[in-house]
Amino acid sequence: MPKALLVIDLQNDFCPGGALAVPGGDEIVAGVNELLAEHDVKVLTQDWHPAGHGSFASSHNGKSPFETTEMAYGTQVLWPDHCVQGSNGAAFHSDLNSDAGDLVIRKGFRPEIDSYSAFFENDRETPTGLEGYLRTRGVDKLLLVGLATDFCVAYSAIDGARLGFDVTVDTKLCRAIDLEGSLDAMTKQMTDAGVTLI
Ligand code: VGL
Ligand code: ZN
Repeated sequence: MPKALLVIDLQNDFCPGGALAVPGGDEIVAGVNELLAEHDVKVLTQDWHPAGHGSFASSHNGKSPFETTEMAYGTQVLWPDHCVQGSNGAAFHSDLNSDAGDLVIRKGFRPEIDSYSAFFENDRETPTGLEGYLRTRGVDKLLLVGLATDFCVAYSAIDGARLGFDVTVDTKLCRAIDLEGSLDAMTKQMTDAGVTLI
């Protein structure tokens, strides 16, 4: 059965100079391009928020980025405005061979709900459609790379494992935000979910 490569959110706003820059985010691009050349099934995710999105601190009176708020679906970290639909920040890193992707999954487009995972929005039940795509292409194994290790990569990996895929995260081709111990916490959650970290 084919293995799919999932490239998570390798976008300008998550790279140095971007609105929500992940340290070293751009360092993984060359290695990700090599993996794109080696896989049969290649999916890219793209964080894709409307202006005024509910995950933006600027949408909440008196809140600053990296504080939290309670949303209908639970606690949400508030972010600087990032990956606004159609903006340069939302575009893939210009050196990423995004043309090699078979499918681009956009996520986080509903104003009232964030979506870290490639499979489900942050209520953990609204699907993105990716599961059906992968299953109908006969995929049972996933290799995940991208940004950020402790948010969108981890949520995608855990959901993938929960859905029964055999999931590996290549940590050399990921970089983390690491907010208040989030990298350690999410690493443990991935391991507990049965995700293989290499
Ligand atoms: C992400 C925070 C907000 C990510 C996306 O790609 O990890 N993190 N939106
Ligand atoms: Zn986002």
